[in-house]
Amino acid sequence: MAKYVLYGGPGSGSVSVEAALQEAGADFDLVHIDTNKKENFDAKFTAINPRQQIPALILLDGTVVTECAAILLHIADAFPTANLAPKPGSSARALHDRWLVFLAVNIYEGELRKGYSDRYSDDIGHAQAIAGAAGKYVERHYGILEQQIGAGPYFLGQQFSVLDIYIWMVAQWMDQDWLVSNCPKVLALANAVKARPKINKVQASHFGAA
Ligand SMILES: N[C@@H](CCC(=O)N[C@@H](CS)C(=O)NCC(=O)O)C(=O)O
Repeated sequence: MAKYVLYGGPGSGSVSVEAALQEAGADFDLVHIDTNKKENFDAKFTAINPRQQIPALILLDGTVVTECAAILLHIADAFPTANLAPKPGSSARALHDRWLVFLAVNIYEGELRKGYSDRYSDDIGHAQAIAGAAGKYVERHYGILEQQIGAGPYFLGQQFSVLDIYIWMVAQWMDQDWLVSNCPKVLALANAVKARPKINKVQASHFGAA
């Protein structure tokens, strides 16, 4: 029987996809691409994702999907009974997608500028300044996110969604002390996601025990 194939690596963006596949009850194989060994630049993986980044998810019919946010939305739509996002076309879904994309283009992107700051200028001497500015940029966007979170436990109240999975993932990459002091709602939401049994296992295998 056909299975999904997830190309990913420990602690990377593929963590959100793994968590969503687990929540959906999907059958999948995990292929480890070691970015430290630059396996993402190999010809074989480049043929899958010319952007040379993980994650990439191969659907049951062989379609390749990249970009965490797009993959998560696909999983939510492909497994409607798992109830991982509001109904397509609803206002709740529009809100959900708004903040998912906000996270992808601001917080995840800012984390990349922190982590790969040498790639953002031809002058290696700029790297430290780029990382510093990116750190402030990420903090600013966490501040905006914090203001959007209500009583919880999830972003949409009682309804758990792939947006919560995304928030949990990026929160693992953030300085935990900074989150404690500045974003208690983000932290509480991430902890609520972490406490879900299926995600707790993913948490433990990528980031260590919660
Ligand atoms: N926009 C992409 C970003 C993916 C990304 O940057 N992945 C990182 C790991 S978290 C990666 O593959 N890094 C290896 C590299 O860029 O060399 C997404 O949302 O999926």
